[in-house]
Amino acid sequence: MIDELNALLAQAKDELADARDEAQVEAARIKFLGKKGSLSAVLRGMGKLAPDERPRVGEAVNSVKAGIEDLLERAKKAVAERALDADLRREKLDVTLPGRPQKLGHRHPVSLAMDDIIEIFARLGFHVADGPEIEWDVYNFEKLCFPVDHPARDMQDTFSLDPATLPPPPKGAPDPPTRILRTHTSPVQIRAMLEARKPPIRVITPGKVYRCDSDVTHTPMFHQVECLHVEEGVSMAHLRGTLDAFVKAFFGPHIQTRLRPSYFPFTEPSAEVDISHPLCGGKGCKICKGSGWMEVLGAGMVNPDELSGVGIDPEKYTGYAFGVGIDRLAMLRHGIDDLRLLFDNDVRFLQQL
Ligand code: 2U9
Repeated sequence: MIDELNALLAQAKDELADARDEAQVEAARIKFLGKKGSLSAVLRGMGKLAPDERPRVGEAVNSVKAGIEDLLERAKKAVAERALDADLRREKLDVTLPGRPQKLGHRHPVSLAMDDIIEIFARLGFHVADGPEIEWDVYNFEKLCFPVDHPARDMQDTFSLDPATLPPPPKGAPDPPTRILRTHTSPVQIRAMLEARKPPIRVITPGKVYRCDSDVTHTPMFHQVECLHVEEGVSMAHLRGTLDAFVKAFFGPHIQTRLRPSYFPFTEPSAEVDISHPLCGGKGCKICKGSGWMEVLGAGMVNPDELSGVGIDPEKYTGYAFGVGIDRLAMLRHGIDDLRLLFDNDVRFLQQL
C-alpha cells in the first residue's frame, strides 16, 4: 500500500509539472485529493489492513496528502507567474517612444483681432473704456442725437428689456426709462466723456453689441470697436491720419484708405471708409465685386450737440470718432465669407485659421 501511495505522489508530481493553467491544476486536485479521488480510494482500502500496519500506512497517507497539497500549491503559483509573465510581455511599454502629440487650442480670431486693435491704439495714445451691455436708451440713442423716429430705435431693430427690472435711471432719462441691449459701443464713449469731463479725451471702446439681424453678413451679437478723440484743434485731417495708421498696422503697410461722404446722426460730417481689398491687393476680385475696395468703417466729426450734452464746450473743443466691426476685420484678414462661421464653434473650421 505504501508503494501505491508513493506511486500516487510520483504521478501527481509528473502531471502537475505539465499543468499549463489553473483549470488543469484544479483537475489534478480533484483527481488526487477529491472525494472520489485516488487518495480516497487508497484510504478506503485501509480497513483491510492488519491493525499493527495501520499507523505506518496512516502516516504515509498523511505525508503523501501533504506532498500532493504542496505540489498543487507550487503548480498554482507557477501557473500564475507564467500568466503574469505573458501579460507583461503582451503589454510591454516602450518608454523611449515619443508621446502622442496633443492638440492645442488657440485664441478665437475675433479675440486675436480685438487684442491687436487694443495694442495698436495703445501705441497711438488711446486708452480702453468698458461699459454695460444692457444700456439706457438715453445713452444709446438720445445723447447720440438719434431722432425719436430713427429706425434703429424701432423694436424690430433693437432688443428691449422689461423696464420693471431696472435699477434707478440716470439723471435726465426720459420717463418711463427704457433699457435695451446696446446697439453700438458709443454709449461707453458718452459715459467716458461724462467721467473725464475735460478734454483731451482719447478712448477706444471694444465690446459686444446687439441688433435684431441675422444673415450671411449679420449676427444678432457682434463685436465692435469705436474710437473717440476730443481735443482743441482736432480735425478731419487727424481722423484720416489715425484711420490710416490703424488700417496699415492691422492689415499691412500696403493697404490704402479712402473716405466717401455718408450720414450718421452722431457725426457731422460723416464718412464711410473703404480700404484697398487685402485679399486681392486692390486689383479687384469676386469678393470686392471687381472694385479693389472694401467698406469697413464708419467715421466722422463728433456732432457738437453730443459734446454740449456731456458738458464739453463745442466752441472750444472738437472731436472725431469712428466705428468698426471687429468680426468683419477678422473675416477680411482670414478670407472668411460667412460671418456665422465665427460663432458656430466648429473646431475643424477654427483650427484652419
Ligand atoms: C460719440 C460720437 C460719435 C462712432 C462712429 C460709426 C461712424 C460707424 C459702424 C461701423 C461698422 C458700426 O459696427 S458697425 O456696424 N460705425 O459707422 N461709428 S462714427 O461715432 C461716435 C461715437 C461716439 C460720442
